[in-house]
Amino acid sequence: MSRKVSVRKSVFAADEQYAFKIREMFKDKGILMLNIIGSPGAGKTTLLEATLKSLPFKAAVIEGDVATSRDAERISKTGTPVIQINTQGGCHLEAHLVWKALQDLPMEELDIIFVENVGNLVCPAEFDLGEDYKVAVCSVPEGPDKPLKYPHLFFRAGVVLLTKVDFLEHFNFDKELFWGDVKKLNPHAAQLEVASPVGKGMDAWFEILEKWLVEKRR
Ligand SMILES: Nc1nc2c(ncn2[C@@H]2O[C@H](COP(=O)(O)OP(=O)(O)O)[C@@H](O)[C@H]2O)c(=O)[nH]1
Ligand SMILES: [Mg+2]
Ligand SMILES: [Zn+2]
Repeated sequence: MSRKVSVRKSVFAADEQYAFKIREMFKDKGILMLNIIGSPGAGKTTLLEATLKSLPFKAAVIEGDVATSRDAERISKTGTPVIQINTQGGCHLEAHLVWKALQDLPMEELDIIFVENVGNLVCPAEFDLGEDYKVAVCSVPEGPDKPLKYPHLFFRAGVVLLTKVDFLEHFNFDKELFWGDVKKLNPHAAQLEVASPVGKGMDAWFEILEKWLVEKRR
């Protein structure tokens, strides 16, 4: 039993080294890296598609999924460099996988790297990928109670995006409850409401990206 625990610890420690290496490399290069986390279907890839279509910065994407290259194919249609990681059953990305994927990106030309984590509200929040910020994505149809039920992600997020706000009236969604709970968990996280397919909330999202990029390069 004690042996099992120590093996797990050393695996964690090895992965932390990769997160450290990624953070150091991007500090030098002035590249902003974001770790996008939310349930399957929350709207992460749709947000990225809409973002990449009008983003005034050079971006690349790393897609994490258990299987298939479907999200990478969607991103590729925007003309953005993208690498797909398949975790073969793993329910979150780890830094060593991201490190390997980064070797295939044209890093000298980039301003921002978006990493779409495996769809999951739980463990992706626990694994440092070397990112500057975690982006929590939660959609209206999931219901307003998710922040308190899955607090770790919201606790650590630099921004919380409520997606699919074009559905608000159909889902009897209590926005005050949702944002009140987010604020209790994390008073510093920026709060955004978006419906990315129709462009709602995208200007505020771009302002945050620009602010973070300027801060990173200061
Ligand atoms: N109406 C509406 N549909 C959305 C929105 N965002 C995503 N969707 C839809 O939700 C589904 C799942 O989105 P996707 O981006 O693949 O979710 P992911 O699994 O988090 O990457 C797709 O059918 C999208 O078209 C939104 O803001 N409004
Ligand atoms: Mg996706
Ligand atoms: Zn996991």
